[in-house]
Amino acid sequence: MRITVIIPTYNEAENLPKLVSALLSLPLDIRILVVDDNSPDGTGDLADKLAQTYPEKIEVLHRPGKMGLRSAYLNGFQKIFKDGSQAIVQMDADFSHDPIVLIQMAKLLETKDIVIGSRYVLGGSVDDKWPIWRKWLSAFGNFYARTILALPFHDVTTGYRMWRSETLKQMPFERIQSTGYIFLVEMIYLANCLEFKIGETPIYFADRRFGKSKMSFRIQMEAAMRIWYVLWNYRDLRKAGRWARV
Ligand SMILES: Nc1nc2c(ncn2[C@@H]2O[C@H](COP(=O)(O)OP(=O)(O)O)[C@@H](O)[C@H]2O)c(=O)[nH]1
Ligand SMILES: [Mg+2]
Repeated sequence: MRITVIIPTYNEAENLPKLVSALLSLPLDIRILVVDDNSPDGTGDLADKLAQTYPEKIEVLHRPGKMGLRSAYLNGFQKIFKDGSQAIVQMDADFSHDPIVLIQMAKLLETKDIVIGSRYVLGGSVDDKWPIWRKWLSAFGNFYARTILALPFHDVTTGYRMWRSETLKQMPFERIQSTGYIFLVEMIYLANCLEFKIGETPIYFADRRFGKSKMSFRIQMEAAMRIWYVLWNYRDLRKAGRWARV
């Protein structure tokens, strides 16, 4: 099975080369698409150099400025839908998502349409070094979204996901409106409305080692409010279920 990993980057120069070598050393058939938003720290140039070193394995999509996760992923999907991969992975650049887990995720994908890397199942956890309030905030945010949206799996905010390409191609992306991190929740909610089979692999979510998080309190509050909009926006799909696949 050929797997394409999409990595959105904004100022990830310290992480990207290490992540690329970790991914390419896995016993899997992996391709990588980096979607860089003209990072001021030169991540885009670094990505180009990596693509020159591994021309068959790495591609880079350059965008003129920081335009958010939604369009980074949607542009990325469009670019690779034709590349013949059987699976597509969404993954952060900062090593919060351990590449080694892809082996288990790929195995589970044999019987599922989507596999998510989950912090909130048995065997999963968040960084040991996080203070208790941060652990609590993460767990609460997840519980809040999961309860309001009545989702049957345990980590609805995780950004680590592996999709069957044919599943991803059946998603009506034009309906997704959220631009920031809540885009990830909206996307998996949409997939659940369409009755795709979703599996969970436990992950240890380590805090980023280098660089800065782009997450802020404002973004989190915005996300909390937007959950209600997501619930409202897809009321028709909840009824239509699998018939709403494109
Ligand atoms: N291309 C692109 N990547 C982004 C943008 N915002 C965040 N990212 C990337 O998305 C991933 C997750 O962001 P991060 O700051 O680690 O979020 P956190 O883990 O929730 O703190 C990282 O790989 C970032 O570089 C954006 O606007 N454009
Ligand atoms: Mg991160």
